[in-house]
Amino acid sequence: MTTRTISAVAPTTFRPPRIPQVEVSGFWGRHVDAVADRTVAILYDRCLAAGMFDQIDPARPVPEMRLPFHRRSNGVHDTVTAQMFWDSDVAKVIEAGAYALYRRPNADTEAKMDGIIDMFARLQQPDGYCNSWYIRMQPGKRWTNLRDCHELYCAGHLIEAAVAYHQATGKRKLLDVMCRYADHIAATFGPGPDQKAGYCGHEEIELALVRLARETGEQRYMELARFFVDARGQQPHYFDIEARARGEDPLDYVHHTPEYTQAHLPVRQQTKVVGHAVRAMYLYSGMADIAAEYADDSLTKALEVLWDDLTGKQMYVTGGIGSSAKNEGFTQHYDLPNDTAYAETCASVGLVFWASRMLGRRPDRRYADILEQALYNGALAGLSADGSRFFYENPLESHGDHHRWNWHRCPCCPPNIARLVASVGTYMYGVADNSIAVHLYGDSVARLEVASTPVTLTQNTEYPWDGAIRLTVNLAQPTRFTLSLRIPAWCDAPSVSVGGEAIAVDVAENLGYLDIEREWRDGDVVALTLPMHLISRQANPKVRQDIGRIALSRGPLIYCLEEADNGNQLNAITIGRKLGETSTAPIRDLHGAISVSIPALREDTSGWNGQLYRADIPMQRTATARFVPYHLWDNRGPGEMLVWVRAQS
Ligand code: FUB
Ligand code: ZN
Repeated sequence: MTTRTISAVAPTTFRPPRIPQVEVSGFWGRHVDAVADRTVAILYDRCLAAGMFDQIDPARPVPEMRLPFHRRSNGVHDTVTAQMFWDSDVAKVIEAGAYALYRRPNADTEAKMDGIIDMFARLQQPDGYCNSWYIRMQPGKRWTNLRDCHELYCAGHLIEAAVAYHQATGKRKLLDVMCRYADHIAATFGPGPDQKAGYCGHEEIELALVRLARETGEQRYMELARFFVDARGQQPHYFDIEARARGEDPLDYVHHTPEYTQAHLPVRQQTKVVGHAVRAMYLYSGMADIAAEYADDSLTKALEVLWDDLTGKQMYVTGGIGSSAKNEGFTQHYDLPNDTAYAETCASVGLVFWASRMLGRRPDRRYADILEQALYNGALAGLSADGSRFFYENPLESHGDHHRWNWHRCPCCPPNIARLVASVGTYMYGVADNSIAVHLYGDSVARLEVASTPVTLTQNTEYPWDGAIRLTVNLAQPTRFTLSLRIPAWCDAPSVSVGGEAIAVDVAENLGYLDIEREWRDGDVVALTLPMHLISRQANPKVRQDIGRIALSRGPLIYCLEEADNGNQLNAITIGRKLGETSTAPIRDLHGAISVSIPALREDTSGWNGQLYRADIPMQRTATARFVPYHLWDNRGPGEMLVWVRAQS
């Protein structure tokens, strides 16, 4: 049997497996169990307590407003309240619930999800329209303010929920409701003379329609997704037209600029990542899907420019994005403050979505490395280790006053991180006609189909704590296909063997993936070793906030100092640019998570006698700095936290 590595780029579409095809254990298994056993029930209860079901269920009296409208500075009521997108929050709960049900059957969860789905089925209008805000709270105003009011955004989340619930349970009720709604949307929006040439101010519908098209095989949903992508930012500007139709001045806009919604230019002309971070990520995700489905090079080219802009100039080392609370989004290049970082959990979740979809055209570690970085750090930090509490903002420095919430009155993040974690298996692979790409490593079993043959891929590994990965291939008859293994850029000495025979790992010419094309036989074993050691990273000096500071990573994980291990005043700690002797130890009560300790110095912070400034240099004493994975901070009690630590000069 011959084994050869190839460097050709596959001219085909790589699609993610359906969620039920990949069963995770180990690191991700524990997180998925937390979501299945705990988070979903919490999300349901919080939606109930917030009054969301009272709004959705037409069998109940129309409720009072529960959340206020935003107010403009001149005191006039604006059109926006978080309540108008409650459908989306509930939809994400259904989606997380669907993945939880796939993890393990749970009659209580299924009955609750079925109950919500029944509400939406009852809510649906004879023409297919289905939005609780406009049917019950603001009747008669549907499709009058796409810019601000999240109508298509809510539809998108409900569509995603419908696809997930169908995959998990085989039940079609919500899928049928949403197909009827999507048909109504398709009749309403489009290039025709009697149609609206609009698109949503909060992107989401685009990627959702792609999922619906893939699930149902109905190409018309794909076409509608493409329409929404192509219509965005075209002149005459739809948001201006509809503002005038409402009797408003388009310039009287609370967010001031169409950049906020990435509608300032047609999407192929956009070169800088701007505006609201979650919206941007969802738009680019939809664009990447369309680029892959239609092999649209013009879209791919635009996305590559935007990708470089984001990851080269606007992304935190945690994969957090959107540094400003003011617009929940982007500011200027290299503006990455640490303690005031907004870095919304949903934005990192969205970055995972986008990165994974950039892999639709071909495996490329430029995207998969960032997928991993955002997933393990900026996104996962949003959920406590036990699955019960949530971060909305994810700063890289805390003075001890930032803690996970039980709930948020704009609760977009909790169900978003829950659905991402519970569906993590789908991000691990990309499957094309004759290739399987392994994007992420983690203990798991994947049941895939390649070259028209069912193939089971089992990963045995302690990843991300250890870089030894054993991949076993099981299949009924010998089959030729390519297994593409991502070799992360953080790993400087990877090694691979197949059946005990070493393979040269030279991936420079192949976008960071090692392609192993051979006739695979049942029981073949690939042993991949990605040695992990502590790496010290510095930021581009244009990031003024990180000058003279170092961040540490080990494998895919970014590490941080916490007060629980190091006392307070973490900025008194300095570490060498050469890290010195490193020791690792498990963190108590955190399921085999590994802490890393290195020699450090600590400044004497006493003797200031109330002065603000002084001339003499503080004394330093030797110390040990203990770092823990960033995603786990604030799990052991409140306290200070610091990612970018002062470097010794
Ligand atoms: O507007 C819907 C969601 O609420 C956004 O994605 C989040 O940023 C939050 O504002
Ligand atoms: Zn959010």
